[in-house]
Amino acid sequence: NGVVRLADYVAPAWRVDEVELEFDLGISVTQVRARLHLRRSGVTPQALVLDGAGLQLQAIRVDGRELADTQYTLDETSLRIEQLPAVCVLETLALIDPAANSALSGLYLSGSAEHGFLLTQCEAEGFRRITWYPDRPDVLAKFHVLLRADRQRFPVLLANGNPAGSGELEDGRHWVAWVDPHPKPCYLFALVAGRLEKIEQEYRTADGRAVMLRIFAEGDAIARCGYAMDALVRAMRWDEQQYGCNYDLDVFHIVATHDFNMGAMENKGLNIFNAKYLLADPQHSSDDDYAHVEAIVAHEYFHNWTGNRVTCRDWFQLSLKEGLTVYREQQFSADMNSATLKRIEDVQILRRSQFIEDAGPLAHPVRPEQYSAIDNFYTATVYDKGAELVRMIAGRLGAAAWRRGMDEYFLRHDGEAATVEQFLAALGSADGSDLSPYLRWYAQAGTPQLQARGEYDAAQRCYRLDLQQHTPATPGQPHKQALPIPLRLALLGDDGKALPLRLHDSADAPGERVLEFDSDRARFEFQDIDAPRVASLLRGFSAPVRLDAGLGAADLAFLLRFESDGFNRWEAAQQLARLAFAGCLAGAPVVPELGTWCDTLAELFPQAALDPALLAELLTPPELNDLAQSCDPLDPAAAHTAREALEQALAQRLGANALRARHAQLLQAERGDLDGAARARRRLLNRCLRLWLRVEPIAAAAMAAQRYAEAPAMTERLACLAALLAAGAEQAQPALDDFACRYDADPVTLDKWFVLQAQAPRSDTVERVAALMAHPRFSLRNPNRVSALLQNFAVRNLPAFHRPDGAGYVLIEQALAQIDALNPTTAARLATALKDWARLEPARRRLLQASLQRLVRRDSSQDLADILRRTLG
Ligand code: B3K
Ligand code: ZN
Repeated sequence: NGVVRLADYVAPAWRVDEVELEFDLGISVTQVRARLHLRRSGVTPQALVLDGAGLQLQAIRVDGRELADTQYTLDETSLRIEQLPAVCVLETLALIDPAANSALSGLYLSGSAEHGFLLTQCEAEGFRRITWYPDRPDVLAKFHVLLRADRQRFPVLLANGNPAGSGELEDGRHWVAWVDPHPKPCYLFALVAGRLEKIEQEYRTADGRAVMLRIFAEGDAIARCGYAMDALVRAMRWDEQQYGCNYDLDVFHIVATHDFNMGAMENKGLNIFNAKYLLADPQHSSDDDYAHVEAIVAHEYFHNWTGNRVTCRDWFQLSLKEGLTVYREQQFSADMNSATLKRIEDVQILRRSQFIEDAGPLAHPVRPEQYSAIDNFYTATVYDKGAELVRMIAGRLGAAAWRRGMDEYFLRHDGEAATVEQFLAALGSADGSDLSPYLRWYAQAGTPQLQARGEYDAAQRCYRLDLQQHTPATPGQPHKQALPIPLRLALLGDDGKALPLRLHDSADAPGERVLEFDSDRARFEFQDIDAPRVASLLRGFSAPVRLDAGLGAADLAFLLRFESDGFNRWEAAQQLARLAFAGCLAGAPVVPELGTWCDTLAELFPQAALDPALLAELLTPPELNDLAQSCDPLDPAAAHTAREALEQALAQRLGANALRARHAQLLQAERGDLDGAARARRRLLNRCLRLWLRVEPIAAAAMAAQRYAEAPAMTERLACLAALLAAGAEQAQPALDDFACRYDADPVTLDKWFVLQAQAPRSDTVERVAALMAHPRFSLRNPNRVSALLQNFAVRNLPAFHRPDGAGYVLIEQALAQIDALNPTTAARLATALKDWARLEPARRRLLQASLQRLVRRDSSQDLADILRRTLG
C-alpha cells in the first residue's frame, strides 16, 4: 500500500561510490546518460533495485556490455537487476521531456519553451525522474556532471560543485563539466541551463578559501539580487563566527525561478530559489519581503553544513536538517535584527500553523513513524516545532556546551547520513548530559498543555508553583507521556524587576531561572518571598506548549506594563486579548478584560521609550486563525466579528486624535530607509493607519489613498492598499486597478495583488476569487499563483472561505481536482486548508465534509489522496 515505516529501515544493499552524468539538454527531449560505480554492501549476492519514474530506457550496460531484456526488470517505478558483480559500472541511457513536467519535480522547464530555462528539483524524490538511481538520502556519491546544449539557447550551464572544464561542440553546441568533490545524496543534485543574467562577488572564507559568489536571474530581475548577495555574505560570515562552519567549494551559486514548488532548495553549491524569496528592491519589495529574503538565503546557505555535509539517514530524520537549520536561521535573524521581534514572529508562525496542525487530523510527530507521501511531511511540525526542540536543547546545554556539541556533531558525522539519536548523542557528549529524554519530543505528536498555578504562602514566606502537563491524544497516539519542559520564569517585584529566586536546596539565582519539568505534575517552592508576586512564566517561549497560567486581567495588565522580557510583555498583551475575545465571543454585554486590554495599551501608546515595532505588535490582537483554535465548535463568522470588536474597541479607546497625531508624526519621520529602526517605525505607522481608519474612516481613507498614490516604496504602497481594502473604503478599487497596471509584468509583485484580493473581507470574495482564476495572468500551473490566490483565500480569509452557503468549499474543491492533475505537491498543500472541517459548527461541517468526500472518491495523486484520507480520518 506504499506506506514506508521508520521501523523498517534497512541499510542500502548497494552503494554508489561515483556517478557520471551526461546530459544532452533540450526543452522537450533531454537525454541522460548515467554511469553508476556500484559496490555491493554485503557479501551475499543481492538484487540491485533502482528507483526510476517517467523515464524512457534507451540502453542499459553493465561494465560496457549491453544487457539482454531478460537480465533486468523494468516497471513504472523501478529497474531491477538480479545478478551483478559485487563491484561494477552500470550505464543507462534515458530520454525525458522537461517541458511536459508540470509537477516541477525532476528536470523541468521554467517559463515558456521559447524564453524559459531548464532546472531541477530533486528533494525529496525527484532524482528518480532524471535517471535510475537508489533515490534515498543514505547513498552518498561523488558526482561528475557533463552538460551539453545549444550555446545560443542555453548559454549558462550549471551543476553542483566546482567547474571542471568547458568547450565548443559542433552545430553551435557547447559543453560544461562540473565535479562535486563532496559525496552527496542525489536529492542534493541540481542543474540549471538557459539564458540567465548574473551578478558576482568574491568572498574569502575564514580559513582562506577564495570563493566566487554568483546569483543568476532572468533579464531585469538581476537588478534586484543585490540584497540577497549582501544577505549571503552576512550569513557566510555568521556561520564562520558562530559555528566555525566555512564554505567548502570554489563557487557558490544561487538561481531564481518563478516556477517552484516551495521557497528554495539547498542543492550543494547551487541553491535554487523561488524568485519571491530572492528578489528585493524598494520598489517591489516590502520590509517583510526583505526579512524573508535575508532569512531564506541564510537558511539555504546554512544547510551546507546542516543537511549537506551531514545529511539524513532517511526521510524520517528530516527535522534533523530542517529543524536545526530553521533554528540556526532564527539565531542569525535575531542577531541581524531585533531578537525580541524575531521571537514574537516565530511564535506567531508556530501558533497559527504548527499548533493548528498538531491539534487536527494531520498531526504527526517531528519525526514521523510512517508516511505514504514524503512530500506531505515538509510541514510546520517538522520545520518549526523541530526548531523549537533544537532551541530547548540548546538552551538546556547553554551557549558554550551547545557550540561544543555542534562541533562534535560535525566531527562525528561529516560526510555521513545521520539520525536524531546520533545528533542528541553528539550534543550531549559536550558536557556529559543525557539528552535522550528529548527523543520523546521527537516521537510524540500534539501540543502539550501546561497548567501552572501559583500561590503565595505568607506564613512560610514562600511562593508555591504547581505544574501539570497533559498532551491531548492525536491520530494513532491515544496515550501520551510526560515531556521534559524547560520553564523559564521570574517572579516580578512591584517595579517589574525580577526577584532573586531560591528553591529549597539551592542557592539564590538572580532574577531568572529555568525549571526542568518532566513529570505529569510537580511543585516548586521559592523561599524568602516577601509578598504576593506575579510570576512571569515561559519567558521567551522556552517550550512549544500551550500555557495556562491562570492569570487574570489585572496580573496580565501588570506584566504588560512592567515585564522586562520583551517576549513575555507581548505575550501578556496576547493573553489579555484572548480573554477579551472570549468575552466578546460569548456575547457578554460588558467585557471587563476588553476594558483592561484597551486601557493598558492606551497607557503604553504614548510612551516614547517603547520600540515602535514592539508597540505595533502589542497593539495587534492574535490573528483570527490563532483565536479560532479556542472556539469549539468554530463559527468563523462569529469569531471574525468578535475579533473585529476588539480592534474597534482599541481604536476607540486610543482615540482619533491620538491615532491621527501619531500617524502624522511617524509619517513625517519617514525617509524610506531600510535599517531596522526605520522598518520598526513603518510598522507602527501602518498599524496606526489601520486603527485610525476605524475611528475616522473618511479622513484616514483619504490619507491612505494619498499615501498610496505618492508612495516612494512598496512597504508603504502595499500597507495603504491593504488598509483601504480592510476598511472597505471606496478608494480601494481604484488603487487595486492602479496596482495591477503598475506591476502587470512582474509576477512576484502581481502575486501581492492576488493575495490582497484573496484576503479581502467582502461578502463576494468567493466570486471575486473565482473571477480572478480566469484572469490572464493567473495559472493553475504556477505554484506561486495558486498560493497567492487560493491558499491565501482558504487559509487567511476565514469568513470568506467559510461562507455559510459552502461556495468557498466548492471553489477549492474544484480547483484541487484540476491542480492535482498538474502538480500533486501543490494540490496536497492546498488541500491541507480543509483539515479543520470537524471543528466547524454543524452546518458548515456538513458542507465541507461533503466536499472532502467528493474529492476522496475521485482518482487523485498519492500526495493528495494521502492528505484527504488522513483529513477524513
Ligand atoms: N529542503 C527544501 C525543501 C524541499 C521540499 C521538498 N518537497 C528547502 C528547505 O527546507 O530549505
Ligand atoms: Zn531547509
